[in-house]
Amino acid sequence: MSLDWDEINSKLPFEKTEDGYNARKELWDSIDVNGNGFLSLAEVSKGVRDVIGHKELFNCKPAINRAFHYSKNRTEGGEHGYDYIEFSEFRLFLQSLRMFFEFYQAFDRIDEGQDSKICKDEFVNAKDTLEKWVGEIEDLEAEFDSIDVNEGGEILFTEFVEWAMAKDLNIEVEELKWTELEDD
Ligand SMILES: [Ca+2]
Ligand SMILES: [Ca+2]
Ligand SMILES: [Ca+2]
Ligand SMILES: [Ca+2]
Repeated sequence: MSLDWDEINSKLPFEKTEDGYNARKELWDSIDVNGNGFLSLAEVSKGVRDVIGHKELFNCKPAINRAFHYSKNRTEGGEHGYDYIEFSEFRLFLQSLRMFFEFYQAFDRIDEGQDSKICKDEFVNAKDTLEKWVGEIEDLEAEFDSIDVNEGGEILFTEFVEWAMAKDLNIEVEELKWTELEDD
Protein backbone atom coordinates (compact mmCIF):
# COMPACT_ATOMS: atom_id res chain seq x y z
CA MET A 1 0.00 0.00 0.00
CA SER A 2 1.42 3.35 -0.92
CA LEU A 3 0.03 6.34 0.89
CA ASP A 4 -0.20 9.94 -0.25
CA TRP A 5 1.33 11.67 2.79
CA ASP A 6 0.73 15.14 1.38
CA GLU A 7 -2.96 14.33 1.17
CA ILE A 8 -2.95 13.00 4.74
CA ASN A 9 -1.15 16.11 6.02
CA SER A 10 -3.64 18.36 4.24
CA LYS A 11 -6.53 16.53 5.89
CA LEU A 12 -5.01 16.96 9.36
CA PRO A 13 -4.43 20.72 9.67
CA PHE A 14 -1.97 20.88 12.57
CA GLU A 15 0.15 23.84 11.33
CA LYS A 16 0.53 26.73 13.72
CA THR A 17 -0.60 29.27 11.14
CA GLU A 18 -3.74 31.35 10.74
CA ASP A 19 -4.89 29.12 7.88
CA GLY A 20 -4.19 26.06 10.00
CA TYR A 21 -6.15 27.51 12.90
CA ASN A 22 -9.14 28.35 10.71
CA ALA A 23 -9.13 24.90 9.15
CA ARG A 24 -8.97 23.34 12.61
CA LYS A 25 -11.86 25.46 13.83
CA GLU A 26 -13.98 24.39 10.89
CA LEU A 27 -13.03 20.74 11.34
CA TRP A 28 -13.76 20.92 15.06
CA ASP A 29 -17.26 22.31 14.51
CA SER A 30 -18.08 19.45 12.14
CA ILE A 31 -16.69 16.76 14.44
CA ASP A 32 -18.19 18.02 17.72
CA VAL A 33 -21.64 17.02 16.53
CA ASN A 34 -23.43 17.60 19.83
CA GLY A 35 -21.65 20.97 20.17
CA ASN A 36 -20.72 20.55 23.84
CA GLY A 37 -17.10 21.66 23.41
CA PHE A 38 -15.68 18.21 24.06
CA LEU A 39 -14.77 15.42 21.66
CA SER A 40 -15.33 11.85 22.75
CA LEU A 41 -13.53 8.90 21.21
CA ALA A 42 -16.74 8.02 19.36
CA GLU A 43 -17.04 11.54 17.90
CA VAL A 44 -13.38 11.51 16.92
CA SER A 45 -13.65 8.10 15.21
CA LYS A 46 -16.77 9.10 13.36
CA GLY A 47 -15.12 12.39 12.42
CA VAL A 48 -12.12 10.65 10.89
CA ARG A 49 -14.51 8.58 8.79
CA ASP A 50 -17.10 11.19 7.78
CA VAL A 51 -15.42 14.59 8.03
CA ILE A 52 -11.72 13.96 7.46
CA GLY A 53 -12.85 11.18 5.15
CA HIS A 54 -9.73 9.10 4.96
CA LYS A 55 -10.35 5.38 4.73
CA GLU A 56 -6.90 4.08 5.71
CA LEU A 57 -6.77 6.50 8.62
CA PHE A 58 -10.22 5.47 9.82
CA ASN A 59 -9.30 1.80 9.55
CA CYS A 60 -6.28 2.43 11.71
CA LYS A 61 -8.09 2.19 15.06
CA PRO A 62 -4.92 1.76 17.14
CA ALA A 63 -3.59 5.11 15.88
CA ILE A 64 -6.90 6.89 16.56
CA ASN A 65 -7.15 5.39 20.04
CA ARG A 66 -3.57 6.17 20.91
CA ALA A 67 -3.81 9.79 19.64
CA PHE A 68 -7.05 10.30 21.58
CA HIS A 69 -5.55 9.12 24.85
CA TYR A 70 -2.31 10.96 24.19
CA SER A 71 -4.01 14.36 23.79
CA LYS A 72 -7.11 14.28 25.95
CA ASN A 73 -5.72 15.30 29.32
CA ARG A 74 -3.31 18.06 28.39
CA THR A 75 -5.37 20.96 29.70
CA GLU A 76 -7.66 21.24 32.65
CA GLY A 77 -11.19 21.59 31.42
CA GLY A 78 -13.01 20.79 34.60
CA GLU A 79 -14.45 17.41 35.35
CA HIS A 80 -14.77 16.33 31.69
CA GLY A 81 -11.48 17.87 30.63
CA TYR A 82 -9.42 14.80 31.42
CA ASP A 83 -11.63 12.38 29.56
CA TYR A 84 -12.32 14.35 26.38
CA ILE A 85 -10.49 16.44 23.82
CA GLU A 86 -11.04 20.17 24.06
CA PHE A 87 -10.25 22.62 21.27
CA SER A 88 -6.98 23.59 23.00
CA GLU A 89 -5.91 19.94 22.65
CA PHE A 90 -7.18 19.46 19.13
CA ARG A 91 -4.00 20.53 17.33
CA LEU A 92 -1.96 18.06 19.35
CA PHE A 93 -4.53 15.40 18.57
CA LEU A 94 -4.27 15.97 14.81
CA GLN A 95 -0.49 16.01 14.86
CA SER A 96 -0.19 12.94 17.08
CA LEU A 97 -2.71 11.13 14.90
CA ARG A 98 -0.49 11.86 11.92
CA MET A 99 2.55 10.52 13.80
CA PHE A 100 0.86 7.43 15.23
CA PHE A 101 -0.54 6.63 11.81
CA GLU A 102 2.98 6.70 10.43
CA PHE A 103 4.19 4.54 13.33
CA TYR A 104 1.41 2.10 12.60
CA GLN A 105 2.50 1.81 8.96
CA ALA A 106 5.98 1.00 10.24
CA PHE A 107 4.65 -1.48 12.80
CA ASP A 108 2.49 -3.17 10.21
CA ARG A 109 5.40 -3.53 7.81
CA ILE A 110 7.55 -5.30 10.43
CA ASP A 111 4.65 -7.53 11.55
CA GLU A 112 4.91 -9.91 8.61
CA GLY A 113 2.63 -12.50 10.22
CA GLN A 114 -0.08 -9.83 10.55
CA ASP A 115 -1.10 -10.83 14.07
CA SER A 116 -0.69 -7.25 15.41
CA LYS A 117 2.36 -8.25 17.42
CA ILE A 118 6.03 -8.20 16.49
CA CYS A 119 7.95 -11.29 17.54
CA LYS A 120 11.72 -11.39 17.86
CA ASP A 121 12.24 -13.06 14.48
CA GLU A 122 10.18 -10.44 12.70
CA PHE A 123 12.16 -7.71 14.44
CA VAL A 124 15.57 -9.20 13.69
CA ASN A 125 14.62 -9.93 10.07
CA ALA A 126 13.71 -6.29 9.56
CA LYS A 127 17.18 -5.00 10.51
CA ASP A 128 17.79 -2.99 7.32
CA THR A 129 14.34 -1.42 7.33
CA LEU A 130 14.50 -0.55 11.02
CA GLU A 131 17.91 1.05 10.64
CA LYS A 132 16.65 3.12 7.74
CA TRP A 133 13.97 4.51 10.07
CA VAL A 134 15.85 5.02 13.35
CA GLY A 135 19.56 4.75 12.57
CA GLU A 136 21.99 2.03 13.57
CA ILE A 137 20.87 -0.57 16.10
CA GLU A 138 23.85 -2.28 17.68
CA ASP A 139 22.18 -5.31 19.24
CA LEU A 140 18.80 -6.15 17.76
CA GLU A 141 17.89 -8.74 20.37
CA ALA A 142 18.73 -6.42 23.25
CA GLU A 143 16.78 -3.64 21.52
CA PHE A 144 13.80 -5.95 21.17
CA ASP A 145 13.91 -6.82 24.87
CA SER A 146 14.06 -3.16 25.84
CA ILE A 147 10.94 -2.41 23.75
CA ASP A 148 9.04 -5.40 25.15
CA VAL A 149 8.34 -3.61 28.41
CA ASN A 150 5.77 -6.11 29.69
CA GLU A 151 8.20 -8.95 28.88
CA GLY A 152 5.50 -10.86 27.02
CA GLY A 153 7.96 -11.90 24.31
CA GLU A 154 6.27 -9.74 21.68
CA ILE A 155 6.09 -6.07 20.84
CA LEU A 156 2.60 -4.61 21.00
CA PHE A 157 1.69 -1.42 19.13
CA THR A 158 1.55 0.57 22.38
CA GLU A 159 5.10 -0.57 23.20
CA PHE A 160 6.23 0.17 19.66
CA VAL A 161 4.85 3.72 19.88
CA GLU A 162 6.90 4.50 23.01
CA TRP A 163 10.05 3.29 21.27
CA ALA A 164 9.25 5.07 18.01
CA MET A 165 8.77 8.36 19.87
CA ALA A 166 12.02 7.97 21.77
CA LYS A 167 13.88 7.12 18.54
CA ASP A 168 12.21 9.77 16.36
CA LEU A 169 11.20 7.04 13.96
CA ASN A 170 10.58 8.41 10.49
CA ILE A 171 9.55 6.46 7.42
CA GLU A 172 9.00 9.63 5.44
CA VAL A 173 11.33 11.37 3.07
CA GLU A 174 10.08 14.69 4.31
CA GLU A 175 11.15 15.40 7.86
CA LEU A 176 8.48 15.64 10.49
CA LYS A 177 10.16 14.95 13.77
CA TRP A 178 8.32 13.74 16.79
CA THR A 179 10.48 15.83 19.11
CA GLU A 180 9.24 18.98 17.40
CA LEU A 181 5.72 18.23 18.48
CA GLU A 182 4.74 20.78 21.08
CA ASP A 183 1.71 21.79 22.98
CA ASP A 184 0.12 25.10 22.17
CA1 LIG B 1 -18.94 16.54 21.75
CA1 LIG C 1 -9.11 17.42 27.70
CA1 LIG D 1 3.71 -10.82 14.12
CA1 LIG E 1 5.27 -6.89 24.95
